[in-house]
Parts: sequence; C-alpha cells; structure tokens
Amino acid sequence: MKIDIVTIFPEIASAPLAASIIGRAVNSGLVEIHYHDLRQWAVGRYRQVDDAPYGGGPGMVMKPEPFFAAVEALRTEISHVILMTPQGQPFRQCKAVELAAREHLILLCGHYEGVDHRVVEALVDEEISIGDYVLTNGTIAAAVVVDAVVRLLPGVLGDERSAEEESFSPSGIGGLEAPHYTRPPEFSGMGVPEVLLSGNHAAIAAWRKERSIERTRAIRPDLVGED
Ligand code: ABV
Repeated sequence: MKIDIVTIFPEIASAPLAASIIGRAVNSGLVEIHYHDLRQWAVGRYRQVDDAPYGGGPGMVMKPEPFFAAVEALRTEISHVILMTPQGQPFRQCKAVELAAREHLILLCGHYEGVDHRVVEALVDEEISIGDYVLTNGTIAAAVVVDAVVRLLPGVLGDERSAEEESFSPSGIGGLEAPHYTRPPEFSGMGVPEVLLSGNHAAIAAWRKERSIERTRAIRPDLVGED
C-alpha cells in the first residue's frame, strides 16, 4: 500500500508514524508513506494557503489551488482521496478495514475553519472525521487514520491473528474487551481474578464474555443499542 499525506505540517504527520509498529512496517517495506508540504504547491510571494471566507466570518479558509495542484501531481487511476474534516463521516474500525484494502490513499489535511468546498466537490472521494471534537488541524487526524489502517495490513502485527480476530471478537470494536492482567499475581494488595489463574479455558472464555458485556453496557451503551 502507498499513502500520501498532504499537510502544512508534514513533521506532525510523520512523527507518530515513524516509531514502533508502524515505523517497522514502513522500514520493512509493507507500506510506503510520503509526507508532502502543501505549501510547495502554493504560489506567490508568500505561498499563501488560506484566505478570508467569502460571506464573512471568523477564521481562514484553505485555498483550493494548492490542493488541486497536489492531487493532480499525486493521483493515479487507483487513488482514493480523503479529506480530514470535522464535517466528515465518523471514522470507525469498519472504515479502517475498508481503507486497508485500497492500493493508494491520498489524505488531505486542512485546518478546522475549513477548506474551500470546490476541493470537496471535485477532488475528494470521502470526508472523514476521527470524532466529535475539533482539532486545530487535520494532520493529527490523518496520522490516526493511517495508524489504524496500516496495523491491519498483512505482516504488520507480529501475531498474524491479532488483527483478524478483532473483526468478530472483542474488540474490533463491537464491544469493549474484558479487563487484562499480567504478573505479578498480587500487587500492592490487589489480586488477579482467580479464574484467570485456573487454567480452565472454558471458564476463562465465559468470564471474559460476561465482563465484556458488563463493561460495554456501562461505558459504551451505544455499542449495544442501549443509549
Ligand atoms: C480535521 N477534527 S477531524 C481538521 N475530528 C480539523 C479538525 C478536525 C479534523 C476532527
């Protein structure tokens, strides 16, 4: 898979994707991630990428020309173009799975005040938001999407089953997972549920299922149609 990220803050996009699991995936050639400074496609004395909104109001709107030039330079027949925006459809695990099947993603990052709507109409295949809160800029949102997508690619997670198991068991993200514990068996007066130490795999599975349902109802009732 190839991913192009277009942003006025390329270093903000690259930093979280250079380390750990995603960094290793890049270094082993499982994914190619390119970071592009939108300003390279801006023209004029100040390479201006934003301007005051028509109709008035606060803030600045991202100009269309740099995005058009960027997409023209980067797009091929197989490209899927995404705009990160709080006005987009909510990003969910099922969307990550869908995007992981694409050969080429182009992620456009604007700032929260918005992007000229002609970009949305003419260039963008889909608008995505990572949640109902507003970031200053779409760059961190793009890094979130890339992380969620790349970890699903074959060979990225050490344990090949890890990503696949999620799609039908907790948590992919149909419900919250049961609590996890590791050594030591007693820490600072706090123990570990006996069943987890029992070696009884059927009992452990049943306990986890119950805790999963219990925690999902309490914390994420929306996931079980109870909100
Ligand atoms: C993109 N907030 S996605 C750009 N939830 C600016 C803010 C923002 C996004 C999201």
